[in-house]
Amino acid sequence: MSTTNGISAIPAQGRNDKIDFSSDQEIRWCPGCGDYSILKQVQTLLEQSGKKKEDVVFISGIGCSSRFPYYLDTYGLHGIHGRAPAIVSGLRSVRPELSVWMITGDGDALSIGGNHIIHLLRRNVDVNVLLFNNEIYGLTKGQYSPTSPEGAVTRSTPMGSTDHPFNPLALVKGADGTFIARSMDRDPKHMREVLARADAHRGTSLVEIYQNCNVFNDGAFEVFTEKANKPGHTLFVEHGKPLTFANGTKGICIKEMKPRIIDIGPDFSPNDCWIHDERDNFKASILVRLFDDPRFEGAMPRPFGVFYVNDRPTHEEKLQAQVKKAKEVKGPGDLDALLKGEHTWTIGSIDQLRHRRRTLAARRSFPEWKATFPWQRAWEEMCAPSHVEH
Ligand SMILES: Cc1ncc(C[n+]2csc(CCOP(=O)(O)OP(=O)(O)O)c2C)c(N)n1
Ligand code: SF4
Ligand SMILES: [Mg+2]
Repeated sequence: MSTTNGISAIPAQGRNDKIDFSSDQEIRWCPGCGDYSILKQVQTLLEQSGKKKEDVVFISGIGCSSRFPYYLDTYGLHGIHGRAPAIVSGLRSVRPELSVWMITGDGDALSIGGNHIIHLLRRNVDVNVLLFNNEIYGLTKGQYSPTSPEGAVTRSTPMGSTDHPFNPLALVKGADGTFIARSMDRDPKHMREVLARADAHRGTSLVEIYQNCNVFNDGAFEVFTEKANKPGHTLFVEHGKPLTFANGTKGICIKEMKPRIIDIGPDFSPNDCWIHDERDNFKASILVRLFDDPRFEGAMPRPFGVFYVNDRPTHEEKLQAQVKKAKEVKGPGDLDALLKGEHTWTIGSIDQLRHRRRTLAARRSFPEWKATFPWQRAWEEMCAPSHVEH
């Protein structure tokens, strides 16, 4: 988002221009932050996608992660804390042809924005949501977040967090998300592949990305990202392939409705493993629940990849179809006439006076209201006819 006097301006590009999606803004993330890797993969994906800059919009909330739109030479909006879903929903409702991306952090999406994001998901607004999960509030200097594990010692939990954390993808599944995936900053190739899938999906694609905050929560995902531990603790799922891990020496099968770890060898082969089907609603519910604390013996590996895809119609498709139908039945509509119609009134008009008197009369017929609400008297005084301007 290059800015000129606070207004972003994207010159239209010709078909054969080399597209560089990096902006001219100075990057303010700490050196070594995992956000750089995500930015690089998104820029590369956009460059390869053939999208035009003027057709792409990045919308974010507040946090280190939410500075993302500044660093892309597309349209963008650094919004307000937790409210990116509202801005995204409005934009998609009127400009469904745009490629819209929402950037959010674990605090932004799941604390202050927790309510908003679940409605974005259930409505299935067509947007690619990248949830940068660093299990901490980075921008405000290290307070615990809703994904910080129990016991996490942070600036706001000096004796260790007593809160039970969210499992973000289980939350997304519970809200009927239609594209659910996880990747990590330390595996750029995997991340790019997952992002490309998310971009191709119509509906809300939510990709949780494990992102290292090397200043306030360094090494939070080390067990999944570092070479020595990665094979034994991660499960990379691929549609149609058996769930195996630990360099193919272990697998996951389902026995008595529960996932279990098996050793691949003389007793079991990959054919005995659960075959990943990203269209399977029930198996996806199990997959998002593979969320064991990796420190414990016998912990299930943590899955990465595309867990679930569902092609349910998008919010804007249904909305646009309804607007079209309404126009066919009722005509093109007239906003001015609607605003001056009989269901609105001007403050101080005779209509308002009548409305207030009617409401007052209704309230008087329920004397218990007065006892329950001490402000009733003040309200009645305010509504007395002498206070209404004509
Ligand atoms: C209404 C409001 N409340 C609180 C804040 C302070 N605040 C800014 S960013 C943030 C948390 C961001 O955490 P996260 O979303 O995890 O982003 P990160 O910095 O870790 O990328 C908070 C609490 C704010 N800016 N606005
Ligand atoms: S505080 Fe953490 S998340 Fe924020 S820029 Fe620095 S390293 Fe990245
Ligand atoms: Mg965070």
